[in-house]
Amino acid sequence: MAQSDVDVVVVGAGFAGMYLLHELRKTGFSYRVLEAGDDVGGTWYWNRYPGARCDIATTDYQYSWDPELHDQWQWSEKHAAQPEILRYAQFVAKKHDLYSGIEFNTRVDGAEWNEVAKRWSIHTSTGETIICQHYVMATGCLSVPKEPDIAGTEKFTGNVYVTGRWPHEGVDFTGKRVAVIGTGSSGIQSIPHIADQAKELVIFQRTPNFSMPAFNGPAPQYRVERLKADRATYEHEARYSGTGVPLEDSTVSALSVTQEEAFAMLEEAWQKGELLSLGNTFMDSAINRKANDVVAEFMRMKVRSVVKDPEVAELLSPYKHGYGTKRPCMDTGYFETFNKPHVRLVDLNTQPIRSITETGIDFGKESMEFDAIVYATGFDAMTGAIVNVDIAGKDGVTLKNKWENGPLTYLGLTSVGFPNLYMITGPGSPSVLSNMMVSIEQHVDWIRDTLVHMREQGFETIEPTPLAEEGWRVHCTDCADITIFQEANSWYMGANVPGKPRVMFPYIGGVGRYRMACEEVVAKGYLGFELGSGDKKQCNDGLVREVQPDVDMVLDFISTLNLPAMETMSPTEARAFSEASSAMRPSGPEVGEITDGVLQGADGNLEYRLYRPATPGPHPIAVYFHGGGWVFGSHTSDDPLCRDLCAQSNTLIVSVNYRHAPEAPFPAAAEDGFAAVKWVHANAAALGGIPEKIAVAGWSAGGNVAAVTAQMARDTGGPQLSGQLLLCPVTDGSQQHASHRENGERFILTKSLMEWFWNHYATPDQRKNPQASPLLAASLAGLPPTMLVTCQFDPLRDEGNAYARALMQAGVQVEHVEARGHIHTSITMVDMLPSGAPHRREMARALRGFFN
Ligand code: NA7
Repeated sequence: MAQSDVDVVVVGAGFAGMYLLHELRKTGFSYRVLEAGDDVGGTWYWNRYPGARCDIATTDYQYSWDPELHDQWQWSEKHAAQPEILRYAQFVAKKHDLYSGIEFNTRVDGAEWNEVAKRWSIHTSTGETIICQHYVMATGCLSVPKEPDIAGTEKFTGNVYVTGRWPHEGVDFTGKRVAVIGTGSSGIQSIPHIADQAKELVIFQRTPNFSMPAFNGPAPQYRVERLKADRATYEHEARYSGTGVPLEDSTVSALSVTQEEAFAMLEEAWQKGELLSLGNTFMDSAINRKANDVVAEFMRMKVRSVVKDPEVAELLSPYKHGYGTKRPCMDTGYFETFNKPHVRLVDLNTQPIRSITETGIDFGKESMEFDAIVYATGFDAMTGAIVNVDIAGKDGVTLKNKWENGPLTYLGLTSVGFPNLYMITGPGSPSVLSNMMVSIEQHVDWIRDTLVHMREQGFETIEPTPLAEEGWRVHCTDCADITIFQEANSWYMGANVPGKPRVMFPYIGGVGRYRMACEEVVAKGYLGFELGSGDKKQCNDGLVREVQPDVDMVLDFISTLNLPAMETMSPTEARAFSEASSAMRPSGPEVGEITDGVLQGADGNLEYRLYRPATPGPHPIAVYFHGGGWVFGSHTSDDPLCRDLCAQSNTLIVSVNYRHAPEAPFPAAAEDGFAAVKWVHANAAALGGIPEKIAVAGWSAGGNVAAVTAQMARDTGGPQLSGQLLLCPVTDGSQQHASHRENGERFILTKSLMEWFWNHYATPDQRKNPQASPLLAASLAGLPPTMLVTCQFDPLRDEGNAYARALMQAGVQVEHVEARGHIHTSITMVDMLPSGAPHRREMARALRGFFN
């Protein structure tokens, strides 16, 4: 076995490195902690620009691991300024004797993994090589200032300052002509202070930012009181919250209230002076552009109310990105600064910088001279500090090479090919989208517990599996895909650094949900990790999050309601229950016209609802059959989905209220379905449709009715159908498919509910009839082109898949979409679950395709 110098090397002595050092000592690991600066504090050591302040309130931005600190340290303000936070770090370091464990002024220049010795070699700027078993990067997310990407920066002979590397002795701008480039958080915080001193201040702005006043003062009383009353609960709430600060999740859509009401709610949030309050006012501002616009317009209104020159106010108002999609800022007097006569704003979009010169800046058609230039141009965020060190893992592959197209991590903590390497708040973890203190502590705890576990179990190495890492990448992408964050050129997306891959770097699924994923990984025996020592190996390979994130949230929400299982109800109760839940959902998109009528079924009249596109007709027609297990539902119960299909496919939808079981058991629904298609065909012209262009469509039991109807039309000389659109159809009454077992419990349609449906609809013998189980038809040849959608976590998945395969084998033209991460009901949840939208688009496209 290789000789280790130490068990663990930790790089960085910010809040992460400090806490980890404390925990390593407590758990008895040998360590070296290396820090490039000459003191603790990390971000708060480097970022000393005037006005530097934490945007998270002091009640929340502090360590929780040492309860004594809560009495021993009193914050002076709601939002602490950099010097006070640095003093806090120093206080903690002294109290816990951390200084003695940290080597300052020491950088890591390179590191490589030795696969034979199972050890890392860490090369430092002092010329030393340290051999260690575990290597932890506690290097911070915003620690490497972005290289200046402006022509001529090297020419300027005046004073140059970078906000992220501010001189320790401070800077006096009195009487100086100063340029500030950049209007992110650092620019917005420092500009009012620089303006107070400078003789002349010119701000070069590429993108205006959203900023709200911090209303600094004493810590918010309601938070202080909650903390005092029950600190443990408060901290628990923070850890399982969306952002690491306890906030009640909004249940109000910005689109469900008038602008006046919305602005009143936003004003209330604004007055709190808390960074996360505005973004938390509405449930949909991060996922819906129109909802976001409500918040954005409120913010622009605020700018107009402060800045006197309307042209300047307009330039300071963001239009190109949504609120929150670039890091929103908190300020003290930022917009007011632009009312001062010696302050000027230059819009780089109309007056780009041509070059920095020896004496100033040439921009647009102008040249100006300056005594000092301040670069507030941001950071190579999230990955800069990690890939700046040459880290070579297995086979000499460097992390930089591996991450060329975007960071690949498992849980944002580890990466395949780099055993025993850990990143604190790395890409793929909530990090910068959270209260960093909460995220740092969670990662340190996870790493500590993992090291202890490995020591106890005699494991030498830990490394994620390719399957788990790829699954996490997919999950992170799924989370980002349902938001509007990807529209913005933000540093979250790597867009601020030329050449950086454009991906969402932090995990946007929420602090609490992320924490639960990490906990689940451990609880399942380090799911997705391989642990090893010599010949001893342990690997529970698998994926930790497969359900679409928005679907998962709905499932969690439903589970908190403790609803009775529908199969415990009578059909009448189940119908009432289903109607009551339908009443609460969004209505779906506008269509040209909605009318109700009656058509002739197999045994009497049936109600129908017709959805007409807004375009001039006649239109092709889809006869639609609703879901509800043949027991409940009606011609109006799938309203949002029918509207969506109608609007997106430009097809006239006729939704039929076929007869229901148990009053009208098998084969009533099937016979009604076929009768409805014949009636629609005969009356197509009167309905405004095209008789030669008729398809059937249906979801769940309605998918069953549609599939059976298509077979009946084929077999009995019915109307020639243009296609069948089957969403999660019931195709086989045997219920013997694996998905009934695998997905039988957690996903709304349960195995027992499905049995309840069958029991009401058809006897075991009847279920063998192809008019109940279309999969059992002697032949599927000659059926119309098919679009069949199955969902990964649906008990009906496998019978749907089997039907798709059988249709293909019979020579039918089939498009089969397997909706990853979806459940039986999720694709029908229009305007509720953004992850279903792409599949509905595909369904609509297929429907259009049937008629071409
Ligand atoms: P940010 O938020 O990345 O802001 C940098 C600013 O500098 C931003 O306005 C950029 O405009 C601007 N910038 C960057 N490069 C250029 C060039 N080449 N020319 C002109 N303007 C440029 O960094 P901060 O330091 O302010 O804040 C970082 C985080 O620290 C903050 O979000 C908090 O989490 C704490 P752009 O928007 O890219 O058009």
